[in-house]
Amino acid sequence: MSVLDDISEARKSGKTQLAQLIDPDQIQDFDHLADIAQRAEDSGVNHLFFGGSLVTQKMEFDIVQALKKITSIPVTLFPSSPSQIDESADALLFLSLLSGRNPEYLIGHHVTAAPLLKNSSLEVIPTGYILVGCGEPTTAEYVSHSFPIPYKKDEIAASTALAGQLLGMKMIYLDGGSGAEKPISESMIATVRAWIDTPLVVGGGIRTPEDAKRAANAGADLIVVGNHAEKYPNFLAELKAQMG
Ligand code: 1GP
Repeated sequence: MSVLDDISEARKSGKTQLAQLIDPDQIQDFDHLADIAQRAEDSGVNHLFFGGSLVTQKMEFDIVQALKKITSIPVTLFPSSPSQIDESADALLFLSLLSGRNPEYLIGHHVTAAPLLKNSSLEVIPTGYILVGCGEPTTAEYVSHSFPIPYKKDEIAASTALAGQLLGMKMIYLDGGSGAEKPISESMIATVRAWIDTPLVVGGGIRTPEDAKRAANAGADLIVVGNHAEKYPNFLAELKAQMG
């Protein structure tokens, strides 16, 4: 089953799925990666997202290829530039940064990436990516030269998400950015949920099982956790257990 179908099917049956974001810069070596993958399997993580806004270190092995060997959890690329396209993954979020007005992240990188994707076996998922200001500016915001949607402006977020859906995007990703000070508000998630029909991904600043439950109850179909899972290896198991 494709990654998008898997998320859509879960949505239809009223389930909220869990994705772990693996930042290439946080991987120390193969054993560390294997440990992350094993814990993700044990915790019942549904999807692995792979990517980072700023990749500063070069690993001596292909992390995605290694992941495909050691886990059966689907691996979806969450790239910030075409250089992060990796054929070994299952899918790629073809992200348009809808909350910003930087043409490079709305269409520029996409043109550069298109020839690389033309003959690729990667499942390409057109995704409307919406950054929300959740405290201090995040790396994603700084690197993309884009201004996030203000925290309390639920209807701007919903209008942006609906515009993405009307443009043909198959999924909407509401993101506070990696390491966000606080998660996106329930009211914003619920408003966006009410305005769109596509699967809704929510991430950024999720640090407690309650944060995840609030996002799920407000209408998130897939919750993404990065930093907190890296810092506290048992966090995802705890979160999954509490989410049911
Ligand atoms: C960032 O939504 C992801 O794009 C995950 O954020 O690292 O804050 O969990 P955190």
